[in-house]
Amino acid sequence: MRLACLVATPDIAEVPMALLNGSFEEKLAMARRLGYAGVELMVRDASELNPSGIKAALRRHELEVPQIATGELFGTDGLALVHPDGAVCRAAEQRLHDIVQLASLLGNRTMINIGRVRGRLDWFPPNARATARTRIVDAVQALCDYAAPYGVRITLEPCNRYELDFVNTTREGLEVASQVAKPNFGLMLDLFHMNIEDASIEGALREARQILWHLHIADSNRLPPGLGHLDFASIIATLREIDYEGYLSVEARALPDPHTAAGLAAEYMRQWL
Ligand code: LER
Ligand code: MN
Repeated sequence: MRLACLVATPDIAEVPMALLNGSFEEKLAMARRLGYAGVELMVRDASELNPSGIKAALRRHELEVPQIATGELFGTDGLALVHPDGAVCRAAEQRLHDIVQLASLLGNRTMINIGRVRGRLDWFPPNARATARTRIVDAVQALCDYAAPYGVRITLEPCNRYELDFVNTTREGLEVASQVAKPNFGLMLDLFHMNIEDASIEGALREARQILWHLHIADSNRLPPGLGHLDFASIIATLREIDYEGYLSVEARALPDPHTAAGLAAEYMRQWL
């Protein structure tokens, strides 16, 4: 298990969960200095980025990119894979294709998450929601097919009910994964969402073990680990028990500030890594 934290690329303005301060290069230098092995890049529009510059900076600071987070396609630009306006879905697909190409360039293991970018069912009238629900399976299958030749994997992230209205629990995530049934499709979990939706965090980690590829970590209040009441000793013991070999990626509120939050998380997690 290795530690990463979420870092925004230059196409993203200030967002609540982006850690570290300064230019992109300065953020990478600081991540490395704090002991992070990787950075999870928050990307909004890959066409605005300089992929070879990003790759070179990552190499300079010896950082991996386990995953690209896509939440800002929705958070900033309102794009979603499930949306009543087909043009919005197509724009989301195009952005995700661009991100697949970026991911393939950055490393041989970089994944792409489908969290908030999947959209909401309550944007549709009640009698259209069942059909909308099947749309996510079709959209993710198509994205997996696009990503496969690039060697890129896609992960679905269950998110709590206050943010999204479908695929809230780990079990629902597993259900959708079995419907998608693509070899480059797996699950990523987020302790903050699990703490709200799953009966047991440890139980859900065990249930997901076969396809658990990535994990977002934060404490119960979404502050950096160590500042809430989650039982990290028990969570880490469970991850060891299920032979989890992926990243623990800090997605926490950037408080008291984006730099201090990254430092606090690294310092607290060091005891287990
Ligand atoms: C949002 O709460 C979140 O956890 C993201 O990783 C999903 O887009
Ligand atoms: Mn998350």
